[in-house]
Amino acid sequence: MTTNAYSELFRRHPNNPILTPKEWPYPANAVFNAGAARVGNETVLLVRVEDRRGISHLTVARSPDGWSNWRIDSSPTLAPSPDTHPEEMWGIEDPRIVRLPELDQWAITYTAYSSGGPLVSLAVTHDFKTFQRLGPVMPPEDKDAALFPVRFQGRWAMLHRPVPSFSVHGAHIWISFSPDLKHWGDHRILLPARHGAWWDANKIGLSPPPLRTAEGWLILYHGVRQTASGSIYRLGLALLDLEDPTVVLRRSSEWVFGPQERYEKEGDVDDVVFPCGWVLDGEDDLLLYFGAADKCIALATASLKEILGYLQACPAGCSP
Ligand code: BMA
Repeated sequence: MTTNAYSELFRRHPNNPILTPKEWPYPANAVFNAGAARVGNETVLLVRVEDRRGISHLTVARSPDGWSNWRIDSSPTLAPSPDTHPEEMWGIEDPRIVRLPELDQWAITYTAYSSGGPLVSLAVTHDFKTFQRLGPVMPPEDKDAALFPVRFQGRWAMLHRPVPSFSVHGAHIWISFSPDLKHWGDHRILLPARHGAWWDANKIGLSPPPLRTAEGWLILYHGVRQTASGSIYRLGLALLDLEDPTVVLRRSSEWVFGPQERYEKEGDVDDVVFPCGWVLDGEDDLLLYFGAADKCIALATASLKEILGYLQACPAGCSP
């Protein structure tokens, strides 16, 4: 398969970017990195909004078709609460939304920016209007976390990306388990960053939450390539065993999506595509919502069948 064929797995929406600070009902520097969910007949985006202090909060935007006619809450839906949650001192960022049928609630993992560094916090909601914070679940530095929607042998599972203090060790995607969503353990590396010249060398992180498919848990992750002119954030695929998500079945060698359009290449942080949410519409239409250049939100669509077909041709296991 050629590089062109790969990039066609995800097709950009003609109306991109679909949400920018200009459309926002109140002043915002950037609207990006949104979690996504289909709630009833609407697509709900939980958007990271960065204000002109540099502090982020989360605001809900709703659309009937997932790309137009957005109704945006007129003020922050979930604002940092440093008085009750000191770990939110410098804001809350990059939410990932997962429906937990057992609790009949949505779980939101997000980055809380504490004075000790970014960490993973968890909240739940019934309606995207009121939220119950369950507090920090991983200490700094840790980001890019999402739950699986079901338990495995009685335990919840979470993917996340701790960053060790010595970067020589690399920043990998880890999996951890919990009996109660509060106490987490049995930590292990699931998907390691590659090394050397690879597009996903040294630092990777989960993008949207794992998606259950007939062939396994579909994973889309970002790889951060350091270059002389800054970092490039691109996306790759992996597939985990349905029964045992510690087993990596497949991993793409090449990236499948990367900055290309102007709104992805130029913004507050250039050369970034950063999805935090996707929605499966019916059985095959996948809608991927991504932050572009840390400034706005764009949409790409894909066929789930095509993605799974592509993955079946990828190397088995998790290493190059
Ligand atoms: C990551 C996160 C994202 C951001 C990206 C590019 O570390 O902080 O929120 O989009 O960097 O700046």
